[in-house]
Amino acid sequence: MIAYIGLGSNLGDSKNYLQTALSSLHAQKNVTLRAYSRFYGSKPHGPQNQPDYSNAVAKIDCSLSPLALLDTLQAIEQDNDRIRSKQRWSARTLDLDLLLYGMETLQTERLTIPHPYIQERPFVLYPLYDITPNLHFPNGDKLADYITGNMPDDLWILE
Ligand code: ROI
Repeated sequence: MIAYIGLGSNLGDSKNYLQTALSSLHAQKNVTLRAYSRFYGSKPHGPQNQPDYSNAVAKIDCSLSPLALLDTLQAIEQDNDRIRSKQRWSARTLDLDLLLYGMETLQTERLTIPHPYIQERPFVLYPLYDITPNLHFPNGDKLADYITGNMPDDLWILE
């Protein structure tokens, strides 16, 4: 199954955390890394009193169920110094979000697919567009319709 993973970091050496996460994904037995986007810098969405983020999106081919994939992503976060704060939307060394899992939709307490905020988050939409410009969402929307010529001011390409 083709799945898309959102990568985010805003503590420590963020670019390095993203690189390490890509390597860790690639090293999984049941995961093949197919592509990844450029790295972006972004202003924090949600609470503003935290550092800027580095963000990217990876395309993987995997033979894991959505929940097994989520377990894998959370294990990689833990291996990369992620401390789960009680506070929602706080700063983190590494955040791996399961964005899309084929054309499947799922709504459980632990996991919602597609990720509920994709369409509101330029730091997901633009990297996704780097790797799959012709993507359609499960609801039929075209990714390209969310992309404008100019990136928003709160998003930039990291060298
Ligand atoms: N803001 C940005 N720019 N990038 C993120 O990855 C990110 N992740 C989050 C919240 C706190 C919502 N804000 C973010 O979880």
